[in-house]
Amino acid sequence: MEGVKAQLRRHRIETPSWAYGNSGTRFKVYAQAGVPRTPQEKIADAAKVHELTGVAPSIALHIPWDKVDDYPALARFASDHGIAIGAINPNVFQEDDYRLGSVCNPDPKIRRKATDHLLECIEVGVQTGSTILSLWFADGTNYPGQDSIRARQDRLADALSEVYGQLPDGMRMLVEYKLFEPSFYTMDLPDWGTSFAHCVNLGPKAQVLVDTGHHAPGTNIEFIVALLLRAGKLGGFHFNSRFYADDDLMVGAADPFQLFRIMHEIVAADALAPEADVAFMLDQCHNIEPKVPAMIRSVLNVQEATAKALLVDREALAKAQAEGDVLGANAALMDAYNTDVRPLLAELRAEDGLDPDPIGAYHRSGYQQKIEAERVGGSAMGWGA
Ligand code: LRH
Ligand code: MN
Ligand code: MN
Repeated sequence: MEGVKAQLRRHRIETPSWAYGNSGTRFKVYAQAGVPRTPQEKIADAAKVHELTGVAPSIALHIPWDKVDDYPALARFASDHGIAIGAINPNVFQEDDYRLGSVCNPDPKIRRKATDHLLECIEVGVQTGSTILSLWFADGTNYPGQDSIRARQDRLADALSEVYGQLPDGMRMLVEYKLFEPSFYTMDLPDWGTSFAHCVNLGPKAQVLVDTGHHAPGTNIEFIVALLLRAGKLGGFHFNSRFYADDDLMVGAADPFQLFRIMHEIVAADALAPEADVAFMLDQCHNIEPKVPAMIRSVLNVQEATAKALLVDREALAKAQAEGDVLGANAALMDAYNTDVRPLLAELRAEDGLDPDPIGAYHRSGYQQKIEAERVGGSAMGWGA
């Protein structure tokens, strides 16, 4: 148990700045009282999540949603609040220029503009002390024949290699894929295989980012995770839940068993600790639920799945597998999954001087009342801006 606790103490989960702002679907963005108006206020919310959970010490930024004049000052603001700046996410999808794509656009001027933004985000990373440039491209086509699939891959490879060449020491590049949306016929990075092929060509500082909401229904995500880990190419996750498409619901809400299976592969490959360089990031939108408690809930969901994965009796599992004991092997996993780990996590928090019940502690803290009183006119930062 002490070993399990030690591993849980070292686990790090990053929350995304955009999840603290107002969000919605393309039908309606719902305004909530107390939402942040500035990147600093998002950092304050992320810091609250870390203060109560103890395992969320960084916040991912999305540029220009979190654009500021003075990035070193923003990083200092974060560290004064007890957290660090995590992954920098460039945004090359929210301008009219990008209608036909960004780095894959047929127009070289637009490709230049998009690549320049990616390079600018490397600089943001340098100034904020970030070690991750996290790339997602909305690029693709809607109609057969609209553009050359192969030429677009060439353009993508060119842009990625230019950016890769500018990565400073200690910074890596994560390449995220998504099956569909906003493009419906082809996405230029639709799946892990395409991301993987680009990352292999680029070199060791390029790795694949798995967003759990970006697959076809029924995809075995833990298989992808195992395969990428084996190749040293799993850069990190964007955790969220989906029932249908890219729903961006709270991680572990739709399918906690899938989350456990993913974390089991992580633990089995010894990839949980920060030195393994797998970034456990959330990418969610809390459209109808209050945002800070939803983020706490999400962090706890990841923590619970991780604790269960750590409880798998690896010796019994290996023995059953070696003996071809199908039911025994499956039972080793299910015994761990069916364990209620909440008392263990409550004990861990108490030992570390945290409230055993982070959500209750949030409601008792008065923080929600404070931000609702102070932050009048909170805006949609990010989705639906
Ligand atoms: C795209 C995506 C990507 C973006 C984020 C806001 O669907 O998952 O990671 O940066 O949403
Ligand atoms: Mn994502
Ligand atoms: Mn997404």
